[in-house]
Amino acid sequence: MIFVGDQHFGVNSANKNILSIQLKIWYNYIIPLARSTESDIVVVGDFFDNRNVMDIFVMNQIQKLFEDTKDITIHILLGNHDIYHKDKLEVNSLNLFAKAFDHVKLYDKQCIIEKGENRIQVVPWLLKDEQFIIDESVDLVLGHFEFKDFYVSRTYKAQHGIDISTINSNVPILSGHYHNRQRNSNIQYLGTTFQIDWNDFKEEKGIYHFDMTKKFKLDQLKFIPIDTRRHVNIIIDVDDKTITTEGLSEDLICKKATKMSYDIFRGHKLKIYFKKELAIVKNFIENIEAICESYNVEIIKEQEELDIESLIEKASTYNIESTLVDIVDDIDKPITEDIISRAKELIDS
Ligand SMILES: [Mn+2]
Repeated sequence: MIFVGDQHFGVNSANKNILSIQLKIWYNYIIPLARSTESDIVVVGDFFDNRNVMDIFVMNQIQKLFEDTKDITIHILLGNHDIYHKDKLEVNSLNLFAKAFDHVKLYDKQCIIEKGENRIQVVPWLLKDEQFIIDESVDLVLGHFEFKDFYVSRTYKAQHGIDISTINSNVPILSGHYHNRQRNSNIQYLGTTFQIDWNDFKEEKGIYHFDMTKKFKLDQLKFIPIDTRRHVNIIIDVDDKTITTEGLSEDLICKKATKMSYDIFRGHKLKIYFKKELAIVKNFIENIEAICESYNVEIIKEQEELDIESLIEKASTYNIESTLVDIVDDIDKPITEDIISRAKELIDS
């Protein structure tokens, strides 16, 4: 079985570049692995992102994905993002797909399924006050749980949710809901399959495999990393004359007059920061503004879009004077190269 975390198809207002990253993960990793290992695929909730509206392009791409995977059983349990009402699961974004495709198994109620040597308890999103008791006859629980004291973001632990001490069971639990990969005793949050937002900065993402002809053991669950779009900080320090890159598989520092390959920035989501020397920077920003305009990239002169947590985290690490640009859609465009090469000229001057 291949275990896949929150997908959030249609995320970021159905951004097409993100959708194409998500589909590539299915077509290049998940589907070939399912075929070569003769595995089912299970998605542990939040298949879609939007609770209210279905984007037509996203809908058609997912229809094609299911048409292309009729030889594979795909289990999807409902997450909180898949449901329309807060107090019931019946109205959701997956009903139509489950009706249209026999190989798509939708779980909108708690139940037990069997796979190979394993009995699996499946627990879709729990409504307020809904009871959850682990059936001790199962080998594995799959769910979309809100457990207390797990990381909601990289730095913040959930203050609400189920207290795991009340569960009183050693049955392994694989869960969606929180997006960062984390494990505490018998509970493993799978994490998203790619870096959705800055909360995933520097986190390795991927999918999981277990041969279900054997009894499930959490310690033997295999993590398969997927290297795709990352969130990357580029810090331009005019005083130190360095350009530091954080968030790639390894952090890089480019010093004055050293050659740089711009290709490493392609396909990632970038934020470019400036440190110090605002007088020079101001001139530079004015230069860059003209470039950005032709690419529809917004210049963020203050850190206005950063949430407070990451702001505090950042502030403790750097004395960052300004965020220059937050490049959302730069997959193949040369804008990054433009900006970095001008920054390079600036530090080399
Ligand atoms: Mn989610």
